[in-house]
Amino acid sequence: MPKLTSLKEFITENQKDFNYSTSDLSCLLRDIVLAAKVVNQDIQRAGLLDHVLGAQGVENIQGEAQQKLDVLADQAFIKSFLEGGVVCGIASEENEDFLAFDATSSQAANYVVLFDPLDGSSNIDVNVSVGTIFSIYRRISPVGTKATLEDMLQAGNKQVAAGYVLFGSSTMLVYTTGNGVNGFTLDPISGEFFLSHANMQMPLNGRLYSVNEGNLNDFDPQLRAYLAYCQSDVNQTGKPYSGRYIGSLVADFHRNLIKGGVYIYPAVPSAPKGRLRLLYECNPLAFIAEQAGGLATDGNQRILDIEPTELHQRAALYIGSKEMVEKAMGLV
Ligand code: AHM
Ligand code: MG
Repeated sequence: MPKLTSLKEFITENQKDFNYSTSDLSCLLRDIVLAAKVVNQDIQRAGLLDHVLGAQGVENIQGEAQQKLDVLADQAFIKSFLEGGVVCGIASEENEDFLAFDATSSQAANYVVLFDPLDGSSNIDVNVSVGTIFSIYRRISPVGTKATLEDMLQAGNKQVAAGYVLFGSSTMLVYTTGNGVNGFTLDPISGEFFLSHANMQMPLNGRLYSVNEGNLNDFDPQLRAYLAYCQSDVNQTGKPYSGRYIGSLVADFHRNLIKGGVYIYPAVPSAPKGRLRLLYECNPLAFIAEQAGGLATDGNQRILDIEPTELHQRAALYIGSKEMVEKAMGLV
């Protein structure tokens, strides 16, 4: 068996490629990996632990029923970033406001992290893949002070790194620092992540489409026409595409990244600005999609160029294989 490259070795070997200090990147990824392992353990034993499975009994800021694992994952990541000392503040899908860390060491840190602690959490109770999505920015506020809202509200094109941890049939970390996308698989025996998917490239075209078709009657004519094209035999494959919708964005995205496909969640009356969160879901996945040769738009403009005005801002999302996104937008 060839020698595997661990995540740590990969970072060290590729340090010249990073647009910021390798030790900061190592520490940040160490914090993410630490929390991900805690969450992974909870997910693996979810059905056996009373404090893990089921609803928390309250709604989050999005007005959605919080799952116990949403809260556990949120706490695990916050604790890890707080103790790690390279992050000055965070914003999370599960918390109304951002958190500016008080410790002097945190205030001396350069980065903020925005994250969805457990995407697809409505799937937890039925043992379907879920994931953590994260987005990393250099702070705007002066080093040595507390993080500000301005640090959090940066356009996606300012991200210095982004990624996700997918808790699927295996646990994977996929991330980019703006120089391609690489995927690492957790070896449960050694507890280490190893490079398993080097330089990931999203196929330019594919034959998978991912959309909640229950909302079909609410889609605009252009999108309905695109879906009819997907379901017809006049598309480039000469036969209908396959519909694949897990309902965990991170898992739908990961599959489309590898196989080629498009994920679409447009604005609908029940979610007039779109359902997905710009800062915690759309931006990080858009960064990865573009780095892998794919495309991400809100149906009109590039996701990464949207200037956010609020933490929990929603956006419509068309993401995936470049030619499929262009076709869905009516550009070709
Ligand atoms: P969540 O972060 O609360 O889990 O919400 C986001 C999820 C996405 O993972 C998924 O693609 C979408 O919401 C599913 O929405 P719907 O059930 O409306 O299809
Ligand atoms: Mg989510």
